[in-house]
Amino acid sequence: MNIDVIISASDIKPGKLKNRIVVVIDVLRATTVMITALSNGCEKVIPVKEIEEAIEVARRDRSRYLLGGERKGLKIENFDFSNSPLDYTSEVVEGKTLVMTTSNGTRAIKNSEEAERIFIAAMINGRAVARKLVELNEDITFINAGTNGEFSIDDFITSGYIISCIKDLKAGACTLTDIAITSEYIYKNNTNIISFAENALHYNRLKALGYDEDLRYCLTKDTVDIVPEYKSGEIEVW
Ligand code: 3SL
Ligand code: MG
Repeated sequence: MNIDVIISASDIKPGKLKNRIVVVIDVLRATTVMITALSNGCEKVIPVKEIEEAIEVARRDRSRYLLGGERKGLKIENFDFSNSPLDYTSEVVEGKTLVMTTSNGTRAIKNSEEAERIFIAAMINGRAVARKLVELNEDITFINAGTNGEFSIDDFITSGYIISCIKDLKAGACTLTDIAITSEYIYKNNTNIISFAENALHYNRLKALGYDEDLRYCLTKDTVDIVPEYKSGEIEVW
């Protein structure tokens, strides 16, 4: 099994993901929101790049479709929910379809569309994702959504955690690229994830907006056991 990491949604080069198993991570906060909503009974998540597109999709049936996401970390005008995973309780998401647009996470998913399979990961389902990848035993590329086209510590330490779980669970050897080795190294040397993530620019932006509880929730490992997958425009636990 060969493992690679791409450090931002803007670094995905055409052709690079062909025939690859891809794992998209936007731990703060888009993929954590998707996993949370689906584990609380949401039927599917439709990620889109633009606000207008999200509104258009939700117009099909406003009683079934919820609009969620953010711009600059804040709820979008006329949307139902923000990009806080704590918004997505079973009371509000059960049986619904969530249409989402965010600054980096949904873009990372859409930019990965040429991959063979696309799994959705975060800290909260890290070990479950590792188990799935070990079972598949194929080459993997982790896509860190990053923040506004740049490297982001929070996503990088999350891919490092999942790589370390894969190595724990897998009998045979894995071959890691230099960047994948570094991602795992960062996790192994900073197992107190929150105190390391405190160095991240995006962590501090969210903290300044008062999202302390979100940060704690998003950076807690293995609270959820599902592995959502993106197929034909929709994310579900298939
Ligand atoms: O960029 C994204 O997709 C978001 O997750 C960013 S934020 O954490 O909601 O600000
Ligand atoms: Mg992010």
